[in-house]
Amino acid sequence: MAQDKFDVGGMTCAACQAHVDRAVSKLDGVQSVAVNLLAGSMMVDYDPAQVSPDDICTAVDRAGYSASPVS
Ligand code: 9UX
Repeated sequence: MAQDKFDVGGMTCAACQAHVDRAVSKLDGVQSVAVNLLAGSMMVDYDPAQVSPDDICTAVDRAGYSASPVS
């Protein structure tokens, strides 16, 4: 299992936070998601054999927000 932090752009209200949480949570291989609205970030626990940081960012983009890994 891997844990990574991502910057998340475009969230302006609590419902945005829920949208991002749901979009990432539903990916196969994602174990847990913690989205921080005020910080504009999220922590994701995932199985790297099933899902990649790129897949996670793409899911956030498709939900209408933007994400990039924090390295
Ligand atoms: Mo809040 Mo976010 O009304 O896309 S849901 S701004």
